[in-house]
Amino acid sequence: MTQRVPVVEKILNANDRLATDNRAKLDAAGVFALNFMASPGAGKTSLIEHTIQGLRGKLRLAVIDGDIATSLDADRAAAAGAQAVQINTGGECHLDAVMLHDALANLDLSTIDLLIVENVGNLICPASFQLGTHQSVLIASVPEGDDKPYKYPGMYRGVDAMVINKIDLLPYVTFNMEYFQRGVEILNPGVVNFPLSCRTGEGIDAWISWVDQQVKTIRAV
Ligand SMILES: Nc1nc2c(ncn2[C@@H]2O[C@H](COP(=O)(O)OP(=O)(O)O)[C@@H](O)[C@H]2O)c(=O)[nH]1
Ligand SMILES: [Mg+2]
Repeated sequence: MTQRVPVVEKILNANDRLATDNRAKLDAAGVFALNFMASPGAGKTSLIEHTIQGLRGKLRLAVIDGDIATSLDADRAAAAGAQAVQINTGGECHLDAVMLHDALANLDLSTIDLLIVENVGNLICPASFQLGTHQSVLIASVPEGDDKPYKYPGMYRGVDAMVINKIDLLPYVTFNMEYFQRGVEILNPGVVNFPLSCRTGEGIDAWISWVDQQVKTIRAV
């Protein structure tokens, strides 16, 4: 009789143990960390640029950028004024706790208040791998379509906050906000969400205040 070896489960367990180590390291240094997940092109890097700008002079930011091949996004974060570290995943469709662990070694955590991790653009694999960040944020965007919560429930179910980017495109794209929000509410009741536009800046202030508040809350614990 063949025996089924739960390899995937073992890999995920090992990942979760290292994620716990990453969290302990961040907590010891007083760094609050967000994991940004989204489809390619949803606006993760654009939102990172706005967040750096919006918190300039208030919080010290660092960005870890996961990409399958280039350092373009890390270059954009550095140009916007954050410490930036690039992780090239070599084709892997997600970041994992080992990659974050190695990237953290390249940052001086004592000089950072907020760390944003830009995960690889993908609505499936990143949801399965804990990194050790404090909260995960899904950046949805209007042109992706209003059916995405229904098609990618794993991603929508697991996040702590959600951004709906590119609302400037609502007049031009068929996107029923009520239908979209209903799908989100079924999967993740009450999740905080921020409709905004990185193009026009509409809604960005509410997002920046929320991030600022999260950092303060974690510091107060
Ligand atoms: N119209 C519009 N375009 C946006 C918005 N945010 C980002 N973009 C554009 O969408 C593309 C992908 O953005 P990027 O931040 O690189 O997405 P990422 O792949 O998720 O990091 C770029 O051409 C951005 O200029 C927005 O709010 N409105
Ligand atoms: Mg990007």
